[in-house]
Amino acid sequence: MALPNKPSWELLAEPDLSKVPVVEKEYDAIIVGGGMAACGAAWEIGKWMPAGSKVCLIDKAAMERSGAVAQGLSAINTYIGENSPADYVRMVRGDLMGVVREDLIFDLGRHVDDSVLHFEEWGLPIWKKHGDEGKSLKDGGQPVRTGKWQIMINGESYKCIVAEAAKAALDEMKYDLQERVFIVKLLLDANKPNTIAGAVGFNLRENKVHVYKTKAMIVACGGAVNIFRPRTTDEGKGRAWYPIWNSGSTYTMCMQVGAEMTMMENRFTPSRFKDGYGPVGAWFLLFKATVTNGAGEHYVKSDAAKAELAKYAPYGQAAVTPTCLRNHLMLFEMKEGRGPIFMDTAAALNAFLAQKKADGMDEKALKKYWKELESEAWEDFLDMSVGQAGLWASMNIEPEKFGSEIMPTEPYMLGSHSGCCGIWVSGPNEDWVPADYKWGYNRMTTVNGLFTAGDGVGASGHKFSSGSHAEGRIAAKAMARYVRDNASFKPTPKQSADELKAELYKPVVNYYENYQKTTHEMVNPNYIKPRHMAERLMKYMDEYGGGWSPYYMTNGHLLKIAMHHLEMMREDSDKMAAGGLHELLRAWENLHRIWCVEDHLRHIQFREESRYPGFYYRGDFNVTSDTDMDEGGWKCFVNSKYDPEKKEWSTFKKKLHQIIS
Ligand code: SFD
Ligand code: AMP
Repeated sequence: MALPNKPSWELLAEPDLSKVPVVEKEYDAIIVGGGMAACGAAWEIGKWMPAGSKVCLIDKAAMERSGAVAQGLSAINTYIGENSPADYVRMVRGDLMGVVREDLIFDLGRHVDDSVLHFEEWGLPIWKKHGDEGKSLKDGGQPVRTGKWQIMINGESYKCIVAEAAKAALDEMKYDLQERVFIVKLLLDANKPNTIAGAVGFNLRENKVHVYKTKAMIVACGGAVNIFRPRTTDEGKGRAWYPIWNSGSTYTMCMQVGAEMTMMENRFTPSRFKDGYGPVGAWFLLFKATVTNGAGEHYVKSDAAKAELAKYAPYGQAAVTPTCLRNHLMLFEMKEGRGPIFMDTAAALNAFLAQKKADGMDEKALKKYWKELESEAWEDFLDMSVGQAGLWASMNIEPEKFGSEIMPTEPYMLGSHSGCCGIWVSGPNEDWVPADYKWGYNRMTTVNGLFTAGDGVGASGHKFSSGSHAEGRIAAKAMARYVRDNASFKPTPKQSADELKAELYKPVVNYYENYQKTTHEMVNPNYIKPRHMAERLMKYMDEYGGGWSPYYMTNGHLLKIAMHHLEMMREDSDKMAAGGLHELLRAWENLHRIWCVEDHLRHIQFREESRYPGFYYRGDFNVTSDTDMDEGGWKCFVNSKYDPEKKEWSTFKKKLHQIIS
């Protein structure tokens, strides 16, 4: 049986699973994922593993262009440079409304720059201040800062550069790299409780199931996208801000083996250029653009906006308004009927020109300067969000002549950007770290031998691309120590290879047993296609879970209905049908999304307050005055745990420690 990549009407044979080989391999450590964190782990791990160890990196895609940085980026958002790691902690804490793991953030802050220096060494062009061109960061070259933490890059090939170094490091150690294998689930050990023993996945190019036995692993499969109904409709569907191929695998797979989760109620609802999802950071910070409402008013400076921010004391009055509250102001304006919101690109670019004129720049130089500005404006998108540049071109948008609409998008689950959902991990084993924040191995989850990084680590946002890479390195080093300390451990997964194959290929069997029973393969009383399941999930999440259509509003009653739908979806997902490998991937991605979003809602239900206005609101716990933020009752983590034996969830509070004053 050779499954085609796309469903084929010629393929009428009954599914014969005996023709799907299982490839079994045993490793000392595996890295699941091939994004920024996994590349960091791959680059670091060989330095610390015992000699002769066997290691493998497994990515569902081709590492050169996989994950969030696939299209490239135009800035590195975390570079500490002249700042201090303690200040970095303060910034992250303020932006995420106070509830963060300061040990993890500080640890990241003291390591992240080393990754950035390496990126430059590997060939990533980093913008330098006038006079420092050609001088590397390592040699004291001053980067062009956009904000306090961000630096500009020519980053179209960012991921290729980082992946090349990771691959070379794996190669040098004679470690394995397996691309285009989708890991479906993790395997617990049959003999040692709460201990990881392996993972299973299937090949996206040939009919093969892969079973990996391992002493330890890092799971770094990014965040979750396409869980809420996107703003794009059919013609543009597939376009999103965060990478559509990151489907919550990190959260779901770790949760399913019992890893404790944290802050899963948090989400990131980014404001982006409307319809093209182009990021706004460079426009705000580099071009110093301002936003206006439909009437052209700078609404963020209005008395109404000030009054809104005052309600969210103490966070609303910070020198830099937290990301969620910036969204809140935008939504407030829109709901009051004063939309749409514009990024005033024209005023920003022309202000630069006016300044140069005032400085006495001559006509010829001005013309050259203008061309440079124009190309920087376009490059911002060409480097990382090419669809936005395409949209501008096709809509005859000239950013120097008029502004563009910006809009809060559908929500995403992630732990590395301006959100902080994820897994509860051990911090560094150092004396300044509170005892309940550490259990031996840095970035290890509550499951023995299971590590994570990047989007996987919860309560520690604002790592971005550079921080995710650095965190992958931190996790790899700790994992190597775990492997050394557990050298005699013989991983023995609970399920047999044949059981796993039958489980993974069930959607294929569902399809081939039933697809001839109707005239169109999409509609069938005996199965549901992944496409339809995906649409169903996004619809219910939007309507009940506080997506964009109800202005990110939910409440206890709506959440109860959402939970019922999710339970039904989990039940129905047993009937998903896949006519090809591509659809088999879609089927399992759906299941990963359903699980992680269920935990998201459980947390939102548990946290009886609206801590992240602008990202989501609990209508039954809305903030209406400056005494409403319940700092006593809810300035704590919300954690959850799925018990794989009892198949039960629990959600609970966890104490927060402020370490940095
Ligand atoms: O402009 C499986 N990010 C930005 N970071 C910056 O530093 N600067 C920016 O400019 C940033 N912006 C930005 C960013 C992302 C995107 C999409 C845009 C703009 C348009 C954020 C960073 O990119 C992000 O923080 C890191 O990449 C996170 O790293 P990591 O490793 O946690 O996730 P990943 O890189 O997406 O990699 C995930 C990998 O997992 C694989 N995978 N493999 C096997 N089995 C499975 N089941 C799998 N599921 C997933 C993927 O293939 C991938 O390799 S801006 O907006 O601010
Ligand atoms: P974005 O493009 O929105 O993902 O933002 C990129 C970086 O710029 C992130 O570090 C953001 O926190 C930061 N940023 C974006 N907009 C603003 C703003 N208006 N004020 C301060 N920081 C911002």
